[in-house]
Amino acid sequence: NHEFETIRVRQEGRVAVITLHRPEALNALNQMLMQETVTAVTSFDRDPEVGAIVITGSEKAFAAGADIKEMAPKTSVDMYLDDWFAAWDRLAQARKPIIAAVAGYALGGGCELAMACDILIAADTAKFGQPEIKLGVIPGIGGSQRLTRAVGKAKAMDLCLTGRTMDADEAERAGLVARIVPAEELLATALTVAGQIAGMSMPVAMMAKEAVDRSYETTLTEGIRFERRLFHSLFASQDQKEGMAAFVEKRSPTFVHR
Ligand code: CO8
Repeated sequence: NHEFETIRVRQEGRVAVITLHRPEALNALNQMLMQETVTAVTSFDRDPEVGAIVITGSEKAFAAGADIKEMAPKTSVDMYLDDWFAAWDRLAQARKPIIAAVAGYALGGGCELAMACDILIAADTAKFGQPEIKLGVIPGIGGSQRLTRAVGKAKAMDLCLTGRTMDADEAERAGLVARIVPAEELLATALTVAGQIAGMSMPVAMMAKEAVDRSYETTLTEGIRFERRLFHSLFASQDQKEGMAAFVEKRSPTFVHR
């Protein structure tokens, strides 16, 4: 069990919760926070007692971006040699479902981190944006790509070129956010959703995530072929037998692979 400085971790049943914790900087994502978050996600991802992960911030900020003070003096060669932000790619490689529970600011890297998760649940106080252009840079943790895939070119261009923020309603209408809840219910809702997922057959939930993710990487024909192979393979699992038997027998399933 790690001791972390910039995040807090805990487990509630089969759900792991990672709380970003740099209150002095609105959870700005510095290198330590990145390393600690990725370490925590990777270890929960491997832990058989964990079925889903929630990442959240504070009431005021999920994260107000990459740490501007840390980046400000860097040269282009520093950034290239350190491969700045590359560790975040490991978070996107996690195989278990990750829920971002977002209240307050999710700007720049904060918005990008939320988008790298699988389900984005927003408090009605959430504000999303890619304001990097105002700092003389562009998004650097996938924002120009994931935002465009999530909300389409029109809004992605608008946000990346003007740096304006959008509120939770606009983000939900645009397809960035799965659900909006009152701020005081944010964590409870995220835990409930994560708990539901963690109660499913684990390999099935992981395959569902893998199949949806594949749609970003490939053509429709290949994606459907991939889905179909996973679907067929599941008929070799005890959990398919149990899930379908439970339906027929009008009872709740008890999945073996949890
Ligand atoms: N980095 C460092 N410190 C920050 C950041 C940040 N992103 N955001 C806030 N802080 C600090 C403030 O400096 C302040 O510290 P202090 O009290 O020591 O001055 C403290 O957090 C509280 O912030 P504010 O006083 O500004 O709080 P307000 O409520 O007045 O304002 C805002 C909140 C509007 C969120 C404001 O803090 C803000 O605009 N923050 C910056 C948002 C931003 O531009 N984010 C994008 C950052 S760049 C990025 O994420 C990706 C860069 C990609 C680079 C690619 C490289 C490969």
